Amino acid sequence: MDAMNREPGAAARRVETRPFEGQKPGTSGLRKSVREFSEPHYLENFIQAIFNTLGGDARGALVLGGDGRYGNRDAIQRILRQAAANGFRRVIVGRGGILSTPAASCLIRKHGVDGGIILSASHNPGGADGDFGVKFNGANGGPAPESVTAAIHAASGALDHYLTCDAPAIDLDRDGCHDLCGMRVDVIDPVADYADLLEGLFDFDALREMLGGGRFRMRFDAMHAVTGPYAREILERRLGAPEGTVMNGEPLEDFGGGHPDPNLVHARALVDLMNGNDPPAFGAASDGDGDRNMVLGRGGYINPCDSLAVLTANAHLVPGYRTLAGVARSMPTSRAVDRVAAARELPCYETPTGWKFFGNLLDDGRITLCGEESFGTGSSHVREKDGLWAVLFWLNIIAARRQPARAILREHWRQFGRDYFTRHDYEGVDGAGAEALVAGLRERLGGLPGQPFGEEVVSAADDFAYEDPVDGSVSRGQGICLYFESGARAVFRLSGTGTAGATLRLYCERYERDPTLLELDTQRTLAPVLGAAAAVAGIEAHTGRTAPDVIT
Ligand code: VG1
Ligand code: CO
Repeated sequence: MDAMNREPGAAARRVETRPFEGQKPGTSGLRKSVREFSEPHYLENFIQAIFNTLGGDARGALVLGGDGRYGNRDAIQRILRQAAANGFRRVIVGRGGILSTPAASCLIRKHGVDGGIILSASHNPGGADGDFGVKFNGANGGPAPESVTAAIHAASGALDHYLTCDAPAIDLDRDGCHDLCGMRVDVIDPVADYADLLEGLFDFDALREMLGGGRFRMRFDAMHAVTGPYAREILERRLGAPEGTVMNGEPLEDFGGGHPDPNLVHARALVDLMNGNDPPAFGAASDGDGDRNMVLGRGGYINPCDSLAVLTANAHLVPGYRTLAGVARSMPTSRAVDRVAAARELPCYETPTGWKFFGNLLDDGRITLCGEESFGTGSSHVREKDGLWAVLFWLNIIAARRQPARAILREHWRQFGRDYFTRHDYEGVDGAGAEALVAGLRERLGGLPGQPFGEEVVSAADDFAYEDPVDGSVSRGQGICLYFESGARAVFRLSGTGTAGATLRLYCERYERDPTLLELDTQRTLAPVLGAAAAVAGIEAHTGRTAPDVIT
């Protein structure tokens, strides 16, 4: 290891390049098709743009890993050479190039490094014809805030060269320490630190008793994405659940041809199992990079908005969460958690969509739990949403209350009332049409209150803007909210994670307090709100669509 004494960046080689259009991080990193990412210099340009935004003193050490999708390993080797050439002293890499998003966040915090690069397009499909993505997280372990992603985008547009160096590929499949052009590379177990962290938060003894005895059967669907090794270690090894509890546990470059998005449509196999004969007591699934969770009790799935509310209401039963500082939810997430927060006198924040907006609230100690309707739930233990964490939180509550998930949810509704919630996605619609729909709503906002649409009358309408209470930064244009006199709400926004055309998301919710009306069909119950929202926005006229592609 004497090369370690070399000057960092001494072996740098300069490569001339030109900017690529559109290297603009969206809701969660830069996501593009593998085809686009495969263009010569495309990846290197974006990585150099990230490095250019970091001052010299922030170029010490990095964490690097990805969800194992097509292109992951090759990208890691290339990024390592760039990091060495840019003067980094050390990079910590997950064995096999694997790191789930929450595990990467955990490692950044544990090792106190300057940040991390996570290679993932999350729930987007993988394989040679799928998508690839790059996310940059800062020293707090969380996604870069908007000021940083804007600076990266600006830097990407001003590049005329990048730095790399010439070195053979590192062996990613064995733990060990390497020298790469004078930079230290540590290949480490991607699971251990993360599993230790979770073990300190939950009652593993109670969980072992529940899962180990075979009394309580559960299934975790890793969807051939990154969480397989994590779920096997935690659920099967540490907690003694029988082998086979984790299904689709082998990370594959193309996720087995599936779409690693844990919802009722894409996690079909698990949903069918839960609806079949003799179903397990509990089912769960996670997404491509392990930050999302879907939770299913026997007899139905648990909406992520309700899930956040239930976790908040029962947090005192979980060792790591006996007291909470406060909670937060993304704006389109239903207001179920607000009701719990009000009852418990906890501060409750409403942020724009995207985990990066929770970062300051967590760092400042204002919140402990937070979540998004898009199957994202998390806490102050890391700075990302965390799929397996949410599953363990539910299991801990089930073990403490000795009640099935559905019963816990029913009692919750009886106590707090129910916020019926649904999201309708219109995928791959014409970009201009989608923009026109949102622009049209924006123009008409002031005139909407008082107007009837079907059974609903608009009471207020706004274009959501957020002022971060910690650093005062303001984010505008984060979604159009329509409030109705019935108390219902509809939200429109365009996706910032897609790679083809535009995706229009419509979120609808309505609160119900009547104890005899808590088990209705969600779509039927929300039909008047959905109808009113479609009429206000002119969905069909702008998109040509009469029905959504995905309903959750
Ligand atoms: C979606 C979700 C958002 C989530 C984001 C990243 O963004 O709506 O809540 O934070 O994906 O999740 P959008 O802009 O497409 O609506 V993940 O699991 O991709 O890191
Ligand atoms: Co994800």
